[in-house]
Formats: sequence, C-alpha cells, structure tokens
Amino acid sequence: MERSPRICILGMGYIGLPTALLFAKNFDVVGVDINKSVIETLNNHKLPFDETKISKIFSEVENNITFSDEIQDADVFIIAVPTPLNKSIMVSDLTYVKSAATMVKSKLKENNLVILESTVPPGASDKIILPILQENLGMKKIFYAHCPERAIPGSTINEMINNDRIIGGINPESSEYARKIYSTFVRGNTYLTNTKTAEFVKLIENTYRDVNIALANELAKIADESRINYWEAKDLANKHPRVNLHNPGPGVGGHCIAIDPWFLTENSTKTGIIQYAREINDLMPNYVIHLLRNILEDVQKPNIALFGVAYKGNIGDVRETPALKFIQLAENEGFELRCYDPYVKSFDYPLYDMEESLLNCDCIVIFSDHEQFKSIDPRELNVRNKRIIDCRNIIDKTIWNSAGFTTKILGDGQ
Ligand code: SAJ
Repeated sequence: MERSPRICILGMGYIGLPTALLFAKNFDVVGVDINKSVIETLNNHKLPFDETKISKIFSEVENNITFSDEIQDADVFIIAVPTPLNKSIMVSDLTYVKSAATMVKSKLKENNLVILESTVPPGASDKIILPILQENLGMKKIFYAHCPERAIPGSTINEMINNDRIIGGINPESSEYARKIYSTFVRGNTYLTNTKTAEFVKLIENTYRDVNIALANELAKIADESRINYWEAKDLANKHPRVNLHNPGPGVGGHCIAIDPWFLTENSTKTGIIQYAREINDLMPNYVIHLLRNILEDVQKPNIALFGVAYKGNIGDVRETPALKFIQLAENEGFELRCYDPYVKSFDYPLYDMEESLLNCDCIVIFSDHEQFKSIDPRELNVRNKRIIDCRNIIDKTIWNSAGFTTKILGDGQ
C-alpha cells in the first residue's frame, strides 16, 4: 500500500499525539517534541497522559510511527504546539508556534504542505507564520492550510474521526491537499475556506459556548434570587425549537473556552459581550463562596470537602480549572479545605481520598460533574455537619435530604 507522503507532526500534546496516531494508520509518521522526557516516554511505548482510546490506537500503529526531539525530513509538516495566553496582559503568546515554524523552515522543500492545527488569533498565519516559512524559499512553491482541531478532551479520538472539519488554505490547491490527507481518517464533512476565516471560525465556536455558559450562569443567579428553579426553567425553555440554554456551573475551565475569547478580542476595539461573558464566568467561584457563606452562617471555622477539582466531569484535566480560584478564595475566608478527585493525579493542592476529605467536614461542595459522585450514598458519609452545595445539579435532592443533609443546588432557587 502507498504510504506516502511522510508526515512530521510538531507537538506531542493532547492534540498532536492523537492526530499523529490517526495519521500513522495510513502514513509513515514522525512525532516531534522539544520536551525530551515526552519523547522518552513515547519511545518506551507509554503515553504522557491517559485516554483509553488513544492508548489502543498507539498499540495498533506502533510500527508506523517514530518519535524524535528534533525535526525530521517529511513531505507534510503539521504544527500542533501550544498557544498559551499571557495572563498578565491577556494576549496570546505565539512563541511556540513561531519556533515550530522556524524548525519547519529548515526542512522545507518544494511542494511540501504545512498545516497549522494550533489555535491562533485571526491573521496570525498571514502575519507571522507564513513570513517565517517563506523566508528562504525563493521561487519554491509550498502549500499551507490552517486546520483547527475540534476534539473535546475525554473523547478526543471519536471527535477527531467523526466531527466535521474546517480547512483554510492559502489557495484552493492547499485546501485540497490538506483535505486529501485528513480524509484518510476523518469521517465527518470537510469544509474549505481561506486561512483567516478558518482561524476565526475556531475562535467563534468556543466563544459562542463561553457566552452561552455566561448567560446560563447569570440566569441561574437571577433564578436563585427570585426563588425559581433554573434547571426546570431551562428544560422547559429548551422545548422551544430555537432555544438551547446551557448549564450553569462553578466557572469555565479547560484550555479552550476560557482562553479562545481572548484570542478573538485581543486586537479588536469592538468587544463588549465577549469580554463581559468572560468576566461573568470568572466570577462563578465567588458566587459559590457566597452560597457557602449562606449555608455555613452558624458554623465557626468550617471545614469544606471539595469534590472534584477537574475543570469538568469524568476527566482528570485541571487546566484552567475554576477550582483553583475557589480554593484560594475559600482559604481567604478562613475555611479549611480538603480536595478529593478520583480522576486527578496531580494538582497544586494536596488530594485526599473521599473518607479523608470528609474528616470533620461541615459542607461538601461538588465542583466537577464526575459520574462517581452521582452514586454516593449520603447515609454512609461520616461528616460533622450534613450540608452540601452541588454546583452541577447531579445529586438527587430527595435522597440527600432524607439522609438529613441541607442541600443547595446552584440555581435551584432555594
Ligand atoms: N461548562 C459549563 N456549562 C455548560 C457546558 C460547559 O459550565 O453548559 C463548563 C465545563 O464545566 C468546563 C468548560 O465549560 O469547565 C468547558 O467545557 P466543555 O466541555 O464545554 O469544552 P472543552 O473546553 O472541554 O472543549 C471545547 C470544545 N468546544 C466546544 O464545545 C465549542 C471542543 O469541541 C473544542 O475542540 C475544544 O474546546 C478546543 O480544543 O477548542
């Protein structure tokens, strides 16, 4: 079977690695990362992070993929390195993308294709990446496209295979070339556009979600004030054929939704709702503290058990988790806090098992919607004060109330 072109992927992280493995089903692939320990782990046939489906594919394609801490010759180069947000100025930091482009430049040959998967502000390909790639090219022709990923952490492989894909080439030939490569594993539709539009599309998808979550958060707070159950109201409103209200929660984490709106607005003078939504979501840990103060009014020096520090349910990912802000605020209130998370392996604060986290506990706070938390039997919990705040609406109130717990669900109006 024809296994060309040879593909070199830069960045063996959450996106680059699964993408490399999926390509390795049909092509010879080399995965590159400047972090030597990541390469060592991969060369020892281990994954730097857990996700069952990724490790299954890894074992299937092992013979078609190699790993290196230096860029290798190839026909197609895919850049999937991080683009962090510089939080002191809230502006994207393109250092890794620039240095990846510089590495690719050193290997570029006529008719090579370069694909950028990393999320960047609109215009970054034209203004930053292409000028680097084209520096010593002379008359040589290359192909270039931005193909932003859309996979959700926890279900990366499924989404990479099944989601529709946007491909933004610098010309139609570049888009078609990239489409041909991706069509070896993408079962969703591929839509072609120009590079800048593709950059914009990626950012507006995540911004759409952020703004909608902010709306849900604001509505939940209004519902609490007005003694209305937002969760019931939301389900009823969503019976309308064109309404899709989101879920409120303790804040927005993850490397995408909490970050991308800043990439979209960093160079614009026309923002309002997008930045305001960011602010609303960033203030949700403060609202949970407010709920805690209410429920613990009569308790001196309370102990809190924080259930879940991951940024969302059923994953061990703590990137940008709102739990960090909540913990700091709780400590500043004088609350003692113990964290329990069955998925998270390492965190900035100590992690306890469930029983230890409940020692002299005055209130449980459910932060992440992990499946395990739904089946906890409140009658078996050994706590000092039976109180619980559920920020995700996952507990059955009747069961917890009949076990003697005072319950508060964020947005339930009680
Ligand atoms: N959240 C809410 N309420 C909701 C939905 C989510 O509070 O109704 C919170 C979650 O708890 C979490 C955060 O928002 O803290 C984000 O979670 P998520 O599951 O919505 O998204 P991510 O960050 O895990 O993945 C997103 C996805 N984007 C969209 O759904 C538009 C994914 O498709 C993208 O590929 C990914 O960002 C990315 O890489 O950009």
